[in-house]
Amino acid sequence: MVPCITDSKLAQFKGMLDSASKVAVLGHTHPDGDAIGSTTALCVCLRDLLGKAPYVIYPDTPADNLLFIPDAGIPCIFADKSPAEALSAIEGSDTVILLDCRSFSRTEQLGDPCRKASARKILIDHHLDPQEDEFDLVFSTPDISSASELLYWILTGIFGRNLPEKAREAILTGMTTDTNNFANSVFPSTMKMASELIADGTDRDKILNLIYNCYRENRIRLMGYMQCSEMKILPEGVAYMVLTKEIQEKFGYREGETEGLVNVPLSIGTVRMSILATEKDGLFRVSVRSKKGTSAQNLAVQFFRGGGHENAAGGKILIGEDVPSPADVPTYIENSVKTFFAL
Ligand SMILES: [Mn+2]
Repeated sequence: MVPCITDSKLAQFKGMLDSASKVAVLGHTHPDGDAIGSTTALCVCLRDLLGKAPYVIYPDTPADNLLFIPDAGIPCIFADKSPAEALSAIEGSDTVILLDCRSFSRTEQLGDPCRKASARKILIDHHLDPQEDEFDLVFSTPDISSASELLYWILTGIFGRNLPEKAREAILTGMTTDTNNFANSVFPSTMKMASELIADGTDRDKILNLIYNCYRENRIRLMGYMQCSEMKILPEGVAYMVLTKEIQEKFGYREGETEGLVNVPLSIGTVRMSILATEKDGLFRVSVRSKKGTSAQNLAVQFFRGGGHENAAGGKILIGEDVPSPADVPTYIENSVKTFFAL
């Protein structure tokens, strides 16, 4: 059903897992629900179904509201807090598996150590333009909801539907956050997976409650403020918001608390693209979302040093390189939009 999954690739993957003794599983920087869900699910299966003792490694610490996902007893290393431990886990592994990113560059500081490692390397991903030459085995297609879903079809192709409960929960979580709770990137295979997971006893209500009903009050007030006071709409039908350090401090912002904010302006009929820039030390992280027919991917590639999916992409604006100072970011965004739509 998923074209990049063939019997021979499944057999190759299973053979690599069977012969592995030290496995490192990695997700991308600023790990989201899909990165955490897919890596956690794979590790749980490696442990419970194959008796392995894998590590999961992220370049940095995820948002608080997603920390319930790794709660499955898998040793989890955050490289921003434990850089030496992350490096030794990568260097000591014989198998490195990367999920939910198109290349090792998305693991930031861990990219080079991963490329240089003598381990066999495997990619499981759903972004555009995978860097296939970095890997010994690649499962990749953009025609799927999430890395979590792609992993589900790989795992059930190997083990059947008897996946451990924690793995099923992590997969359903990753798909739910990447599709914005079935709002985008939903394929027939996505509905089939969701149906199977629920039929097999996965508690969707519990997952929805943990993802969407456990925020802090600050988050709701910040979301309201950004929409009311900071959202600008350009004549090109593009909305943008800039979340500066000053606003972050005012609302006691924590990493991940604006999840979903960039999608909100798309609910305006005349808006075809939405951009959110969030200040971090020395740069602004940029999220781009678009309606069908407008390419978030192309804007992110051309102006924000990034990419991702056709209608959901990310990137960054570097202070000192792309703009002289944080105050120049709105102008940089407006000029990028003007140039992009004039092309
Ligand atoms: Mn994803």
